[in-house]
Amino acid sequence: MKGLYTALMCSFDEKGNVNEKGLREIVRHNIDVQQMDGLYVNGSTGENFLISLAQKKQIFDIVKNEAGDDVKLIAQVGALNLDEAVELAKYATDLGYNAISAVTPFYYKFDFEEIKDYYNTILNSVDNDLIIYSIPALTGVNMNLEQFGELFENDKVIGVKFTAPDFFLLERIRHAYPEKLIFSGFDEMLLSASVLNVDGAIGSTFNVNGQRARQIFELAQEGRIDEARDVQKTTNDLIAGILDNGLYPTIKEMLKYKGVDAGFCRKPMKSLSEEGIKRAQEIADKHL
Ligand code: MN9
Repeated sequence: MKGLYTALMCSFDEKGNVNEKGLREIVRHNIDVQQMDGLYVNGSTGENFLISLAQKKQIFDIVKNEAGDDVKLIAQVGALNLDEAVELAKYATDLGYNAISAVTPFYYKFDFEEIKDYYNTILNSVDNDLIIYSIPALTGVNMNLEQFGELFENDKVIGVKFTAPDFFLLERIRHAYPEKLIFSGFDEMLLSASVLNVDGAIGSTFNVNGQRARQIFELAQEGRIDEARDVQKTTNDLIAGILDNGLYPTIKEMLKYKGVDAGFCRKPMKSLSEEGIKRAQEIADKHL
């Protein structure tokens, strides 16, 4: 399961319905053009927390049907409604997803016992491996080394998607759990994470910048740090522009500019203005 995974975008029409043709194009683009090792489906970048249970299943179906066995597939199933998380875990496992992933439960400030119970409930419902999705800036859930260790005691927990700028904790986890998979989650910090010997990365900007992400990752593995730093610099010029213009709508606009029908974002995410669209195209012209 090592390697580079796109945090897959989903194409929606103006009313917020899944645009199947567009989603298939995004899948193909990530496999054929960005040359990803895998796809991380229904994560933050897939606008997962803005869509219905039926839409989540529909997306799992379409992506598996389009990707087949071309690349590895990880299904993000985490949800505040635990019944729904379990249902999605079973659904994706039955479809043949290689692993599931679940965001730490958020909003209600659950204590660690509750978080553990959440993961055990999902794990006990399926015969599949699980990758913890840790993103403290959005969930407010900060787990420490010991807590990661407790979750890792279950052999079915094979790793973590580590989306945080805490490189002290990342190094401690790497050192303590060499057999677990660590995926870097912040594309703008990929080099720093790669130097600490992560096993791969999962990123939203890989939808448009996947090939550079691979260069950074592989150059770092070869110890060619000066070259990797140059590619991270170009990458971060791109990412700074994307973040400044609006993360997901801008990546979608760039995909459209490249001929991929990436559609619209779900409300309440806003669409780009005419000016924002022009800006997205300028950033693409300059940095892609
Ligand atoms: O999955 C992504 N996280 C979110 C990882 O979108 C919340 C990242 O790829 C970031 O979008 C990216 C820009 O900050 O690093």
